[in-house]
Amino acid sequence: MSTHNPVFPGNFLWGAAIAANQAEGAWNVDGKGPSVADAVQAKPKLSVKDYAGHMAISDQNVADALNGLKDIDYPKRRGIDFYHRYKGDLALFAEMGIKALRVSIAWTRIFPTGEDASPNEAGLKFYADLFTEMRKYNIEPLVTLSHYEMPLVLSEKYNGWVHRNVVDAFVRFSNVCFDRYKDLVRYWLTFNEIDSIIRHPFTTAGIREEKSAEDIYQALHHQFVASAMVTRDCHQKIPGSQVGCMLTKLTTYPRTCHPGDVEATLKKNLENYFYADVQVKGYYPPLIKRDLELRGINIEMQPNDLAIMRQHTVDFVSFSYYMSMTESVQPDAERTPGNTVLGVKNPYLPASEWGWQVDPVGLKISLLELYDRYQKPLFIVENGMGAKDVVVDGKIHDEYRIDYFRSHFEQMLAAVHEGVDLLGYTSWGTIDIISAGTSQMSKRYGFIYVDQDDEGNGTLERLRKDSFYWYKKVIATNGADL
Ligand code: BGP
Repeated sequence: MSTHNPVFPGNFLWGAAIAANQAEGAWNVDGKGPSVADAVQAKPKLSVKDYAGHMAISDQNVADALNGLKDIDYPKRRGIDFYHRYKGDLALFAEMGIKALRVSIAWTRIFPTGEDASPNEAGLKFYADLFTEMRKYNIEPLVTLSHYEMPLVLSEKYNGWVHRNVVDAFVRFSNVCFDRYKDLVRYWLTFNEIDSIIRHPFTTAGIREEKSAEDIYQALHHQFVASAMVTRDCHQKIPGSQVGCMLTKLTTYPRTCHPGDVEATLKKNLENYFYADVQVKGYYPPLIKRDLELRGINIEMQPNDLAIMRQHTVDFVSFSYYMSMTESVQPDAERTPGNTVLGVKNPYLPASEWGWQVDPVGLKISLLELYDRYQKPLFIVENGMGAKDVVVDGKIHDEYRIDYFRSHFEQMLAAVHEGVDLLGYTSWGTIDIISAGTSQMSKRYGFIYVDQDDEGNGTLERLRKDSFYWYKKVIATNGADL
């Protein structure tokens, strides 16, 4: 590599990402059981105005959401029917030239209630066919075992991940996946945005009844242990496999150089790192341990938990990056909606229609920070721009999305040039899917438009956006032509 001209590594995995519950639809087909995601998507539709507190709403109103599940108009709520259309969709992704596709496995397709006597063969076959089809196009599967969905039955029976039995159920599910897909899948992620349990405990961990913060940290501990156990099992069963943790990267800046702002920022960043620290370094950081102690939070652990966490750390660090955050202790600092959390407005940054502050340099800062801290390969597994696209004569001129990606790719390239080991990049939403936060279709991220509105009306026809052709060129030139 030239020391002067920045270039992406030759084997860079350019790709894109979706999640089962937002794309597949077919929620009750071929033996699939209901998941927490099915319940969340049944919540009353939210307007953009309501969006700031959406996760709080979904989690406070779990009971409503669950009641809604009984009444929901199922035929209309169908993701984008990826379950039945994946072959055509993969052909389009292959046309774009992507080298990696991040998908998740719906636990409820394999174990509909989480603790069934045997796995559901129809569900297992669906993913075997999907991964085989991906391999046909030389698309590397990057597979998330838990992306915001778990069997609703486990949530009801155990209050979700608060109960230790869920660890056993998840480890069993994961092992069934490793056994079945060992020749097809090399890259695995354990828990999507594991830190988000703090912000939305029902969506992430099926916690219906939250008695105290202790429940949340107990559930989180169970996820840490489960993550280490399945990392161990994956390494044993699939030689050469690579397992990553997955973090919401909420890089936070002080609003001013007021020491109070700087201290508050430091605390935010330490909290954000905590989740990856445990999975990469294999232990609870001392400051976090002390913080839990000061808050009176006691986590129950089994004798081997800490040893398992210590021994089975991840191979790479993956993260989502949509925005940076700003912190201030000044009471009059202006607030803005962020990725499910309220943050302080940064006067130097523009924001999307949903208030997400667009900050490409923040991506470079995140890459440098993470690589310096962990010295493990990094993988950006979500990044993108949610927007309301308009179709004019069958075309979608999404220059704003191209600008967003270009500015982020420039910063990625700079970080790679400065020494960061970056394995790949999977943009969020290869194709338009249902938004996790709003449960709506109109917050679109894809390079491919899907004809469906917020009520589930539409032909589901796929249309290539302008960004489709642009990303195709980026991949073909390995990022040389942005
Ligand atoms: C991440 C989730 C994704 C995804 C993305 C965009 O937090 O892992 O599932 O949807 O955010 O969020 P939204 O769909 O709310 O715009």
